[in-house]
Formats: sequence, structure tokens, C-alpha cells
Amino acid sequence: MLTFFHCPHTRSSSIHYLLEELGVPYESEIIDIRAEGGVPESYRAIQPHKKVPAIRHTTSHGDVVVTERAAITLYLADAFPQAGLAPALDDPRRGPYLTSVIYIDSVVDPCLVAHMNQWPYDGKGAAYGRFEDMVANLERTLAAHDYAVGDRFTAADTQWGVMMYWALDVMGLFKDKPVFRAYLNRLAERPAFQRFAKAMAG
Ligand SMILES: N[C@@H](CCC(=O)N[C@@H](CS)C(=O)NCC(=O)O)C(=O)O
Repeated sequence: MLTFFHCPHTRSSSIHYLLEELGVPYESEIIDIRAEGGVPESYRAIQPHKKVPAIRHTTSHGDVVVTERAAITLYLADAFPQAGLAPALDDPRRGPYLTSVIYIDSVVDPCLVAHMNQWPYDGKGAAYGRFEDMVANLERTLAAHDYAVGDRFTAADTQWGVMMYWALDVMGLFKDKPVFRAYLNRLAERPAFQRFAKAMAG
């Protein structure tokens, strides 16, 4: 049994998309982060900051709770190997795959937030770098290959794809980056992405 602690139109969307790609049964528990009065204190036992996403996976070894998008992505892709979304430990793509998943949360997300809020930042002092360097890295990667890690879809693309959707279609950024739009269009052809987008719209 898999429980997904989710709030639509938030950072938990990328895990929602991943679950659709994995094609495994799960139950959603909606955590309304916008509720008047805030998120119930009881949820802190699952997520120490009362943020979404989180998952609880009940296995024969007991309950496993995983928080933080990157960790959840890596955990689920490994826990359900039949979906083929995680390069194996001895696959040369494993290192780039781990990097790609972590990069979204540790660099891309804070770069986008700093950029949107016009926080002055020269790329030094915090753990993330310059916005321009991040954009150039994404553009170089997606110009060279169809997906975040080479020419095969991996779980990293669930994080990259939802981030790209937010950047392009919600924030209105990167109108001068056809490579980014082509990538998002490529993902939009996938049935799992279509299911995810339909659920998000409904
Ligand atoms: N580091 C967390 C951050 C998740 C996050 O920022 N979640 C936001 C939704 S976009 C949230 O739950 N905010 C509620 C709050 O701050 O009270 C992760 O990547 O999983």
C-alpha cells in the first residue's frame, strides 16, 4: 500500500506525475496547504515542515515514510523497477541520473524562486549557483539529448518535466528557448503525462 500526501498545484505535482508513469496503485491523502488555519499539526509526524509531498509505503518490512521530492523520486523509481525508470547501479547513466534528480531541487528550484522574487544573488554564498548558468546547463543538456539523461526517459524527467511546465506555462519564462518547449511537448505526448495533466485540470 502506497499513500501519497499531496496538494494539487504545488511541488507535490512532480510526484503525482511520477506515480502515473510508474503505473502502481496508490491512495492520495490531500494536505491542504492553503487551508485557513494551516496544515494540521498531526501531519508534522509525516513531514517535519508540514510540506508536501510525502509518501508512506507499507511493505513486508513495515512502514517507510519518505519526504523531499528528490528522495521520493529516487525511492519510488527503485522500489518499482518494473517501470524501468531508474538506471541500474552498474549502468553508466546512474550517476548522471542521480545528479539530474537532485539538481532540480537543490539548484533549479532555488534559482527560479530567487529569479522570480528578484533577489539579488551572484551565485556565491548559498548552495545553488547563478540563474544564467542553470538555464545554460538545462539548455545544453536538452539540446544534446531528448531527455534529462540521454535519449531514454527516466524518473528524472518527471521532475524536469513538471519544473519545465511551471517555468514555461505558469511563470511564463523562457519564451526564447524552443528547446525547452520541444522537451515539454515531447513529454506531453506520453499517456501518463496526459493522465496527470487531466487530473490537474480537473
Ligand atoms: N523541500 C521540499 C519542499 C516542498 C515544498 O516547498 N512544498 C510546498 C508546496 S509547493 C509546501 O508544502 N508548502 C506549505 C508550507 O510551506 O506551509 C521538497 O522538495 O519536497
